[in-house]
Amino acid sequence: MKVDVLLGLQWGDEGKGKVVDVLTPRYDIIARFQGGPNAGHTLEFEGKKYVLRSIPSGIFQDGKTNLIGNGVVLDPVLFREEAESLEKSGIPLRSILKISKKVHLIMPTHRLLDAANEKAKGISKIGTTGKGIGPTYTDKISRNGLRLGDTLLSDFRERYAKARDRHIDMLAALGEKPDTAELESKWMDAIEYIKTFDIVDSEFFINRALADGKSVLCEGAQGTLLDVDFGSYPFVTSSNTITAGACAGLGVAPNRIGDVYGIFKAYCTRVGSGPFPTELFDETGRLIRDLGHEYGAVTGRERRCGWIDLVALRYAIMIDGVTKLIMMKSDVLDGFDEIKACVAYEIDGKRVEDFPYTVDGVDVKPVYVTLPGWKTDMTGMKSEQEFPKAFSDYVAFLEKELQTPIAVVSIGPDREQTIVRD
Ligand code: 2SA
Ligand code: MG
Repeated sequence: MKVDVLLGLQWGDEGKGKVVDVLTPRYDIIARFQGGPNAGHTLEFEGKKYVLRSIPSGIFQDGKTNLIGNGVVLDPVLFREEAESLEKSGIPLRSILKISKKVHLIMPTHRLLDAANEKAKGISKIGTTGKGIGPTYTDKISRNGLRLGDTLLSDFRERYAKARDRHIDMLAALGEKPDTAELESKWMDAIEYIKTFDIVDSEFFINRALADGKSVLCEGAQGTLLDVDFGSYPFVTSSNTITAGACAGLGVAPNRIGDVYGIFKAYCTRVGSGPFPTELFDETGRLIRDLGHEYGAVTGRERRCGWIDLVALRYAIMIDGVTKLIMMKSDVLDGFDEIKACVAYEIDGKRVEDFPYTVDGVDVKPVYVTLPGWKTDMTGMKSEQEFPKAFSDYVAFLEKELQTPIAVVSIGPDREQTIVRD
């Protein structure tokens, strides 16, 4: 069996939570492979809204196994909050969730370092989610990290203290002298709580499941343009958010990758700092934010909004090997007279179609194609046959520009408002 991958093609918040929930009935296992509680996957059904941060979105469907893979960084305290609230809503989490022994642990001092690093950067700050993501991955790569499996070792407390003291020294160099005692005791309690979950050698679990004919969906977090290698560096997150990240973050070989579902919004948003060539600072940008409820699921931050950027999308599709596109939130544009799509950039008077090395501090003028709006409320539609012509034309235009089929169109937040095109 192969694993399918579902990931965001823009700067996150494409609506992955909803899509994974719609796709899960087809899979036996749903696995997260990177990121941590910087993600906020929003799912809405039966009038209730859930935000998942570290836990895969397959938990709302019966009979699925959910896996937090080795590539994820886990904050025990936030995990506990998330898990307890799900258990309260009646989700039998312990029997449907497995966690890799190899996930790296976010320590309280990682969060303090995240904040101190941002402060030290001043106006060039990244605008992180403040969850300690960067410092935790830094420790992983510099071989100083703590893994969940370490909590099972007899000298875990010493390992923890050593890592904490190292962080305290780093914080002192940044002018911070925090008192960590209270944070620490809460963190240790949460460690004991996590230990009651099924902690596994996830690479064996997943490969054996594949050998047994089980189907797997890998659920990405953030988006391709936030990838540490290919995103708008340094305004990126600290993990590989691309398809290749699923291989490293789960221990699945590249030749096991099947379909890659690339999710994008009919427009574009970004939270935090960093370049955004099609950003709108006018009434249209504000309208998109209001109609699309574009506020961060984790931090509540206002998202920056703009027109769809096909230069960036083509790049993401190439890096990820996308086989099927999924377009989200087209309903937000239902009332617009016209819709713009950026097909190229103009830099120094030259037309550029390949996503450049950097667009930060570069004067990038988006080259737009203007398409007529469909001006129809599509939120109640049940099939592609009901689409207004202008909308079908827009979909055909995008498919031609992106050279990839759009398999699914989402026309509203509910599970039901999803149209699968065949
Ligand atoms: P970090 O915290 O180190 O990963 O931040 C680095 C950059 O990555 C961006 N980032 C995100 N962008 C969009 N959505 C994210 N998740 C939450 C959500 C965000 C929220 O899904 O709603 O609630 O605000 C996410 N996570 C990281 C971040 O803005 C930095 O630019
Ligand atoms: Mg989100």
